[in-house]
Amino acid sequence: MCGICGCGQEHPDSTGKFKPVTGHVHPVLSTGHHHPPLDNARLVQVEQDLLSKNNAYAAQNRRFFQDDNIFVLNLVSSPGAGKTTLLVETIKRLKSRFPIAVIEGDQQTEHDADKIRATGIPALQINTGRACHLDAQGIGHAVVQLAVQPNSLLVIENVGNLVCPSSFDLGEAHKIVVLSVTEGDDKPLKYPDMFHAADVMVLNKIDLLPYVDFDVQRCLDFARQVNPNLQVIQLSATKGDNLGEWTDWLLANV
Ligand SMILES: Nc1nc2c(ncn2[C@@H]2O[C@H](COP(=O)(O)OP(=O)(O)O)[C@@H](O)[C@H]2O)c(=O)[nH]1
Ligand SMILES: [Mg+2]
Repeated sequence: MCGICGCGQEHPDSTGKFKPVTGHVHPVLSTGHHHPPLDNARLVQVEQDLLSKNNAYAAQNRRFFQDDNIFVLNLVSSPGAGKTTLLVETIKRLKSRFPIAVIEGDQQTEHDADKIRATGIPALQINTGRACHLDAQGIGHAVVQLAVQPNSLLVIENVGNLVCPSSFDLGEAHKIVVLSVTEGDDKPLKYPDMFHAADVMVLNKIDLLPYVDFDVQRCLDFARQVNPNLQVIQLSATKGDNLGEWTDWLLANV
């Protein structure tokens, strides 16, 4: 059912097949059936309805996570910042301490879920098609499908971009924004909503600092301008530099 214009149809994906909509697709982006034009007031109303519906599902997820003592992180970043690499290295170091499960969000492919499963822990891939973020209802279904255990860590890797995932609460305990030094030190100012929504910023790929024009202090100043309470952990997921600070944070919070 299309939640945007109430036309009663599901949105087809790019191949023309109808897929279960795990995120949402705005009418301007959809193909296959014709939406009436939306005026601005109606568009605002529709977006408010979508967000409040998502918030209701997120609250339901959060209650479930609290009841079962499941600690949930929502990893957000631009594509390629190193979310999956960080996750794989984290799992290797912590999987003997408590059960871990992962939900992967990407527009297409099972690549990231395959990388997580190779570490020996359960992972479920959600393909969002044209949608640019995961939503709370999809997470609720995935948690049931994965049979996430009580007293465990659940990590959600969101679809890679610094815009859409900031508005959609999934019921997580914390959003963790991963920024890599190859992306430029001004990103916290350019995408303030994301850095405002996060509790921790992982500054990744510090092994590349000698080769890129990235001013760490400038980046931290911008990030704290947007979110004075943001905790920052600088590390290299591939080289392992300072990964201990990240796993210590997890162990202290889980
Ligand atoms: N040099 C360097 N490369 C990294 C680091 N972390 C990730 N990468 C590389 O960055 C690329 C994207 O990583 P990936 O984990 O897939 O990013 P994701 O899209 O955010 O999940 C891969 O080629 C990784 O090997 C790091 O700390 N240092
Ligand atoms: Mg990834």
